[in-house]
Amino acid sequence: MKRIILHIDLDAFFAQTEERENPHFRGKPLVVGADPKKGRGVVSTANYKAREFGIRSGMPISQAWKKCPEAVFLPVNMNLYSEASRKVMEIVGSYSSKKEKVSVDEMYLDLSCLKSFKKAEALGKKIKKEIFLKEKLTSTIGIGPNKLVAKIACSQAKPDGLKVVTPSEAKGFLAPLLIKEIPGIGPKTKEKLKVKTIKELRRFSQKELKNLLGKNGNSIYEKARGIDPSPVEGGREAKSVGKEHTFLKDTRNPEIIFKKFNQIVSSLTNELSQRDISFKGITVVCRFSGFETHTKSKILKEGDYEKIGKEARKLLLRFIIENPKPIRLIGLRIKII
Ligand code: TTP
Ligand code: MG
Repeated sequence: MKRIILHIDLDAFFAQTEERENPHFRGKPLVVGADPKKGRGVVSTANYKAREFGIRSGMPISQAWKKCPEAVFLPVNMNLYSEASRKVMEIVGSYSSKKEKVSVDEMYLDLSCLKSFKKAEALGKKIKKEIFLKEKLTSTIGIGPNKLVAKIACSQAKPDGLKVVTPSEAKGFLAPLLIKEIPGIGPKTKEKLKVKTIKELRRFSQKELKNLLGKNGNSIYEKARGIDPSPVEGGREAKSVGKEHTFLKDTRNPEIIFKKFNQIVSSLTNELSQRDISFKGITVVCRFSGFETHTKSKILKEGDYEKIGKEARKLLLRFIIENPKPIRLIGLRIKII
């Protein structure tokens, strides 16, 4: 059966929710993230007005401040965004039993049963309108023959847009786009490939990509041609809890580093034990001065919550031993079952 997949993503989600709560911020550049007065930490997101100044998610807050000191800078108010997310996802999810929430503001719906891209487009418009009427938030929708094309169509239609790419249009639609549009092609893969557009990426044979990128090569070969067989899977939400901390000053003082890390560990393990949740792995994040960020992961089978702390501290210690640079940020993410 011909597949029809819809991808929806809210526009500048945290920032837009803040604008909704505080209408006097409308029209002004707005940045949600760390406190620029303290000068540490990063931008979570910026509204589209602030993006005109070059401000982006993940950028050091001090850099955002330099680019646009007159912007409104707000701290992250996760409770507010979680509640907005829950309501929006409830609306979107009510339109198909085949759904997959991929992040706080993103969801896929499998609309194959509609059997028509025209009907899917009409439903997409209806969903956008309903979210706007009920939640006063704008969103963007991409519709395509699979998750890959739907997601890229969505990113091309931002903000407040809707783009449909039919199966016969998919290859042509992808051709002129930059290879970084393909999920899974990050800066490191880009470096290895040394080509700009998806059309140029198609010059590589399957074998060449496998030699260059290892086991990822096959899937990149397919994605470059608009092929993505992955299903829309319910209940496969990114399941993890995490926390991080940016030090006021970069440090190599183990007392300071481990004191903070232990606080992170206890706060996360308390959360898990209160909700009686089992875990299956951990990832420790370490950002060194110069913004160089590394992660180390470990699969943890059965065990008590204390094991998380013990294993996480070992991973953190390895970072300190392996890299002589001062540390800017530490974090822990726990994969849950
Ligand atoms: P995104 O959907 O990636 O970004 P966005 O909604 O702000 O903007 P748009 O989709 O219009 O491009 O992420 C959703 C939210 O997740 C975002 O509002 C804030 C949060 N987030 C971070 O905290 N850090 C990040 O690095 C990113 C990318 C997002
Ligand atoms: Mg978004």
